Amino acid sequence: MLIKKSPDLLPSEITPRRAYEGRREFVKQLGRVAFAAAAAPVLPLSSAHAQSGQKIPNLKKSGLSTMEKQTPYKDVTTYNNYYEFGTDKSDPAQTAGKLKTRPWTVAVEGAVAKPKTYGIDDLMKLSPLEERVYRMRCVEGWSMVIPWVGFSLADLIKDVQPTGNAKFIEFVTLADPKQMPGINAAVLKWPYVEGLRMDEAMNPLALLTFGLYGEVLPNQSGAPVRVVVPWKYGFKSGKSIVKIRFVEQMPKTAWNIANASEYGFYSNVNPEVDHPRWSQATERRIGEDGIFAKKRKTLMFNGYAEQVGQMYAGLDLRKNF
Ligand SMILES: Nc1nc2c(c(=O)[nH]1)N[C@H]1C(S)=C(S)[C@@H](COP(=O)(O)O)O[C@H]1N2
Ligand SMILES: [Mo]
Repeated sequence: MLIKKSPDLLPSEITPRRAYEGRREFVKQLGRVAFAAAAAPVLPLSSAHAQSGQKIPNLKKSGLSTMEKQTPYKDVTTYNNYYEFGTDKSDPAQTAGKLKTRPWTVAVEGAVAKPKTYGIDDLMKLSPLEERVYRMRCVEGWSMVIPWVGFSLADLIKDVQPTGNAKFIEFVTLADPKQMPGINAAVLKWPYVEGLRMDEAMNPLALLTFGLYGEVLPNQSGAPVRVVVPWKYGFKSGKSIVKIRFVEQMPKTAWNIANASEYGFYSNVNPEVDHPRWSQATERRIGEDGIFAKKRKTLMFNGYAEQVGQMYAGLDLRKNF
């Protein structure tokens, strides 16, 4: 049996999910993992062949992970926001397959001593990859728990040596109308740009992300590399990054340009500051819907107050939403 040939796929990763998700889901996952193993053998990621769904070997488990029940893989990869591939939640899974994620480069420039353009496979090797299970909260009022794979953004920042003028970092997503059907719609100003203050970007929780569920990122999740900022609303986590710029001024970000009164630069998860059109006090955990699912209370900084609260001491979070 194929499964027996891949003992590394077995107990450590599947058991925790089996405990929660009942036998049917377990069998489904097992089938998926077995198929993935058959279709995409574990290749050294040093080769130029890393592709969506390929297993990432030798992952460390991060101490920064939440132990909460993880959102099923199927929900994580079919309920997405990625407007470059359409605005329905199901669009990215259906249309992002065309995105070519190898070869891929990420240009790091601006206020740094060592500007550098990284090939994606070199970037992936810059620091040891970890599995980090984070709570994610979308500004629309839903949440997930996702086992990401990556390393702290701080590791990249140290590699390029920011100068004293680097006060903010800007993350720029690819904008290619040939590969991204959603770009033809003027829903946002393309390319999608997001940004962080320097100290936020240096916080160990900010993750440069290459995979999920132990595998190379599927395109709809932001392949080949995205940012994940778990204490902020999901839109701060830009996908398919091609450029990272260190700048002196607060970046003009895509959602802030689209509607500054609704989407501020900080966008920290905050149950006490409502969106102008809806409350942010509660959330619906994806995968938990159904008649018995009750809404969850949204936590300050999405539950990461202990790790990030200090960065905002003295800042009026109603004004700086
Ligand atoms: N380039 C780009 N990045 C993006 C988006 C987008 O439309 N384009 N959507 C954001 C929003 S609103 C959310 S909630 C998260 C969703 O990430 P997920 O689909 O992996 O859950 O991606 C964010 N990053
Ligand atoms: Mo979102």
